[in-house]
Amino acid sequence: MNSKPRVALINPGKSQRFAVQEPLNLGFIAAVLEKDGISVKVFDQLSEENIRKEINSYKPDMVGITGTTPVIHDAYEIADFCRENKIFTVMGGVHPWIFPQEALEHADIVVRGEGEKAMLDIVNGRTKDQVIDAGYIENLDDIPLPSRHLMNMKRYMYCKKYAPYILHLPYVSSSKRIIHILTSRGCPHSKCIFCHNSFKQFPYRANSAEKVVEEIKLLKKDYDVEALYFVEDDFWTDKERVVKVSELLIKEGLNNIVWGTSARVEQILETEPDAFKLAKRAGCRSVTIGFESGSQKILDVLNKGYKLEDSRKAVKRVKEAGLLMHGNIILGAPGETIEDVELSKKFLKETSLVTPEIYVFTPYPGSNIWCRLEQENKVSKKYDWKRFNQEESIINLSNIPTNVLNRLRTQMYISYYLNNPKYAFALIFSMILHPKSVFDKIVKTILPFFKGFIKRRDQ
Ligand code: B12
Ligand code: SF4
Repeated sequence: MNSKPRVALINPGKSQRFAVQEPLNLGFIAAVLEKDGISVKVFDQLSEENIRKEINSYKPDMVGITGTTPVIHDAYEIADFCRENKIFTVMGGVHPWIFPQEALEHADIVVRGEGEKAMLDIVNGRTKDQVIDAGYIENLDDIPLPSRHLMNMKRYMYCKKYAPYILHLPYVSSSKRIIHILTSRGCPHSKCIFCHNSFKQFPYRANSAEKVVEEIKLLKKDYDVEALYFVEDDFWTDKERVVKVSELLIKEGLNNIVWGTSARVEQILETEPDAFKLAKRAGCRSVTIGFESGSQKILDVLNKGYKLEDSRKAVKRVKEAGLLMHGNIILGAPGETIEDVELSKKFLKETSLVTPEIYVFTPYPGSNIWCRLEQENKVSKKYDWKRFNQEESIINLSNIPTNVLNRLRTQMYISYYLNNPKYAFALIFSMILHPKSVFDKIVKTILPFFKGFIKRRDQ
């Protein structure tokens, strides 16, 4: 390998069931490498790039592949192909982080933790370790903005065209250019038993308000962005920063860009009404909260750390501020009963969120619940990882049979939309506008899912 290798960073995952969004984690790593004068390209299977073809034509000396659990099989397939072609292969991301030895069967080096500086060290030959514990970046302002110019931005900006069933962007129509942005990392709570933060345990860190607005300014200049979504776990943790970002957006005349955020219940309750008003003036249009359940018993099991009444108050706050409310619900938590599911259904009916997303409880490797199950010898390491997709129950810890759980999820969506016909019409309308995307989803994700489901039932 020469002194400055050509590097390809790869986002695996063929299924658009997972939405179409720029791989910002690779964007950050690419930016750090580019700053050091290294040639980098980013390839993304999620945006339907043919990775083998791209690799054959770019001929990198080194690849860096990211991997979450449900797409790790795609990541390993790409890694094997790269190694067959004598390309030095590095892997990172949440799944290799937890299973470095499994990943080392496919890669030369595994990075655990935030990989920007570690990847730079590997590329520059400063480390020979097979497993690198990279830790976390203390000051996010120290790293450059993600290299979006290496990505197929047209694809991501019109993500609602490719995936009209994306529900957490109710404030964006499919003709608008939307860009995702990540300006903080970590969560001060870090205790929910299913969450990646329960194993990372990294402190909450955020870019300064100035850096956030610098990035948005650039996105306006380079892509004429019309809408943003802050993908971080909780945009509202640092209230002073929310206020400052909002003030700067207004001052810079960038408040014609609309944006959505994620939040935790506690943070919404601690935010002053004036801060919401200001954020709305600055373009904020929606808040997404992981409510998870309408049953206090389940909130306690999940270790959410607040009362059900707080969830209701948070919805009220968001709505009073004139913002759209999107929320996530989890079905099938440990010990969950049909009565608990009924309470979640009731919660959805009472609160009437604009759009709910209903997931099936999935104990991801590394999470607090996974570690508990591991200690009790209740999990193996030989799962079909692609089934860890939050849509089917792979390890059912609830008191509800799996087929009933799946049925309840569908029924919950149907009953929600029957109660909220205007949201149902909006969804159907956006799907009618993009029939090809809907057809693709059925062929690529729903049919294989049902085929797999029927096969497993037959076994
Ligand atoms: C944005 C996002 C998405 C986007 C984009 C994902 C993508 N792959 O590009 C979309 C909407 C597509 C998505 C989909 C899904 N997601 Co998601 N997503 C996130 C989210 C909110 C932010 C990701 C991010 O950018 N983080 C910030 C960066 C800095 O952290 P990072 O991703 O860990 O990357 C750092 C290190 O891991 C390391 N690293 C990562 N890759 C590599 C590669 C190399 C070579 C090196 C050296 C280092 C390295 O360095 C990076 C930079 O510091 C995270 C939660 C979170 N806050 O992290 C969940 C998260 C990654 N998602 C998760 C899940 C479960 C899903 C879905 C299954 C949900 C679903 N049912 O649809 C799908 C899976 C699809 C997929 N392709 O992975 C889980 C993964 C759990 C697991 N063990 O796999 C997470 C952790 C949230 C959670 N539930 O706990 N997701
Ligand atoms: S689910 Fe949300 S509140 Fe809970 S640890 Fe994860 S990011 Fe924090």
